[in-house]
Amino acid sequence: MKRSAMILSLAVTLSLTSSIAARAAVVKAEYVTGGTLDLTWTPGFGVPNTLEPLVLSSGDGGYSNPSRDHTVGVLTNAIPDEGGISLAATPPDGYDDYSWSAAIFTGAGDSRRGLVVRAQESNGFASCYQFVIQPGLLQLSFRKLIDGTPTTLGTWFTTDLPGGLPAVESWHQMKVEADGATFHLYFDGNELPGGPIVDADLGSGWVGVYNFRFDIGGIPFLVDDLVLESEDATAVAPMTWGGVKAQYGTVLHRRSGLEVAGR
Ligand SMILES: [Ca+2]
Repeated sequence: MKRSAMILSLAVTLSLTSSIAARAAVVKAEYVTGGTLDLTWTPGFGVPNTLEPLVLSSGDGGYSNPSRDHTVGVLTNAIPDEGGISLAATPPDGYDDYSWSAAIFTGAGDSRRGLVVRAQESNGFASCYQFVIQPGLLQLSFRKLIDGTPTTLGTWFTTDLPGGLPAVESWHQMKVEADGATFHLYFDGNELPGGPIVDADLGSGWVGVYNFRFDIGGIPFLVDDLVLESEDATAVAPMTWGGVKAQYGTVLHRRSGLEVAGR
């Protein structure tokens, strides 16, 4: 490599390192690695249904998951006598402001399904925010539940999305960014218009997944690649310029020498 190219390469490396440090860091993630759950999940709403690992075979709905590892989580809703609901949550490891994203499978489009954030462990997660796709796949909703009583904070028609109405048996990405009292919502990487939603009732809480159908139980909701990120996570060990210099001290020294030699 020519000397000038080497200097440029080192500069690019240092620049990339500092910009990565300024972005959100992954706090925890569930990939269902090797067909077993990576995280601990706690069921909500007083029913035992929780996230279970599932290894898909070719021919199974959802087999072509985004990461193509064919290992996913499944949350099956309870029978109607038990409320037709299921919710599984995992603690946010001390972070109140975070983004929570997942690959979600539409399946038959026959249940209300999606993500929950700021879910309260104290009442079995009956208080939480939910970002869900409704049965029929025509609507996305952002809802607040307080002790199980819902308030709809935002509604969007999926026909207005860049990708249009989601197909049954298709994978999509949903993401909620919770920052203080503001919530930014994304579907397949596109922020939903009219945001952010502002609501100050639940300032902290767990993250999870949700599946509900009032009159039919046993509906599977497949999810994968659930990722919790927080910008605050970088604050624990901030990558200062001093830290960069310490980490790349040798490289900087060499670069400095090259610059001097090049003059
Ligand atoms: Ca997986």
